[in-house]
Amino acid sequence: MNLIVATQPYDDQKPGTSGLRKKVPVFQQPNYVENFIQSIFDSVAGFSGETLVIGGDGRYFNRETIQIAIKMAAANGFGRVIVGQGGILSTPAASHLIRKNKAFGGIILSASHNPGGPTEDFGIKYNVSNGGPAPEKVTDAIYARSLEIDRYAINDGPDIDLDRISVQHVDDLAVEVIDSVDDYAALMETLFDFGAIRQMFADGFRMSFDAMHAVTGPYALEILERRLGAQPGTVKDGIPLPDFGGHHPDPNLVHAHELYELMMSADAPDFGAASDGDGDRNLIIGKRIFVTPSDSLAMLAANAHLAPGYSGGLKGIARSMPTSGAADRVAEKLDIGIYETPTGWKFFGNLLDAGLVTICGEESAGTGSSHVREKDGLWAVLLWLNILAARKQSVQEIAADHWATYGRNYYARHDYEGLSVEAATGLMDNLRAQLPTLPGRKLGSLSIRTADDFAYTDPVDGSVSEHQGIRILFEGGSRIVFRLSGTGTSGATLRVYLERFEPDTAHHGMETQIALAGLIEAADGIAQIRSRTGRDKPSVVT
Ligand code: G16
Repeated sequence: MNLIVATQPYDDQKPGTSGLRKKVPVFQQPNYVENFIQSIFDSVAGFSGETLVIGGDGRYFNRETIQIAIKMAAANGFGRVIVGQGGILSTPAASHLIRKNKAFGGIILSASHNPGGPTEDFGIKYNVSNGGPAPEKVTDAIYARSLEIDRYAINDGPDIDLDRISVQHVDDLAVEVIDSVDDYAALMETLFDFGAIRQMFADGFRMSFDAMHAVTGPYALEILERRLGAQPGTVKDGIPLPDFGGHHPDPNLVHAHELYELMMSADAPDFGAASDGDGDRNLIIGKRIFVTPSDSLAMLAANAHLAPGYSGGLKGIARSMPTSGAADRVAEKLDIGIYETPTGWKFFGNLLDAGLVTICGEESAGTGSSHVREKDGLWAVLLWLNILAARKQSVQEIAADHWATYGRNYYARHDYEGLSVEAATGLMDNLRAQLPTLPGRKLGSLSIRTADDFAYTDPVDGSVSEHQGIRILFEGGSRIVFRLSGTGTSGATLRVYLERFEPDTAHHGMETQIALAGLIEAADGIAQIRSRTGRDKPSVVT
């Protein structure tokens, strides 16, 4: 039976860079989940009898929230729910299912790379019918609704058995529990030359994939080990756990350091990769070479035509503003469009839908293409494998060749986590106030050419997003960007993005932090990071 339940609004349900992310105890407050889901349904119209995709990354509170979402979908009039077995769907797999089934939308439960567990992070994200994250006008409407919500609709039927592949019912709602991996794996087979990759593994190519006890485990086991014939044991920590085994499922050099150490060791396999909590991020490490996400985007774009799904060439490339300009040089050479968007995959949706771009990427370990409307960790790994199989070269050789052709964009991101909100916003306000006086200023050997507070006008719908990060551009192509993270759940995180362009091959072998030393000093000089935050070094360098 459908019930209407009275409720009170919460004032903190504003979606961030990627949905609503909070600590689990916040979500466990009475009606907190129900309020947010009803706010989603109240902000979108026309879904009576339509399909909703629901799934998550398996973190703590995933199953409970899925049961609530299904019962609310029933009471709000959806006709069909598709849910992954065990409540498991990677973010890109959910995006694919929305598109393939022409669903009205999807609810994805994840806090991505943030840790999981009873006192850790949880998140709810709404995706629209193109399979991508809801655009800002929708998330703004959801937040506005959450501030005045006074009732929600829910069915009081029993829980769905999420572990049995089957069709079950909640009154008139059909709930299809499907295999979490099948549709996604089939999509990957249409894009990549599985035969060539299989042959490469058969010829002795060795790989290590760290699934971080997160959602990509089952996907990677099926695709890499079963379909492509990678050696058993290629996939590490392949069972999703509610607390990710106590680790941060964040595929960077800090949280995937075992993989990094393996790849730098004498007995390193040919290729190393990792993905995050919900399967949309990727980390790429060759034998004794870490490929930055910005470089990976550029190298994938330059070589994508070697994979069957992209043999016709790319329409264009999009990157988030803090991502390095390496991809711009590839776009220039290919004579295709390059788009610079604010941080957040949602900004790529319009460009992909309009057919302006084929490949997108972000410095935050996200790369993807028009095959879905989310970034896609395993997709990036498979495209790399396809390129390695086609070029029959190592990652190191491909990178050296790329830098020789396009020049090298040395790049690093310095994160200052857990700052007080006052210190972080004070630092940003101070930077903003300095903007008019920065051009022409000299910092050591660096000279500031321009500085601005990045604003973006979407070329498709004309929507404007302001205050997306402070950009300081130097003569010669170096750059520093400052912005505050929109995905944290406690305090504030300052991100400082450092980039130096080096055209001369003779200088391509430098240690990144050394290559960037002048910029690191300049960043502190301009933003007074040490004195304003009390920190003498970043918490994470990626
Ligand atoms: C989310 C967004 C990404 C964004 C990233 C970093 O990633 O989907 O588009 O680049 O956050 O955001 P911030 O710098 O604001 O923390 P994910 O993987 O967390 O969903």
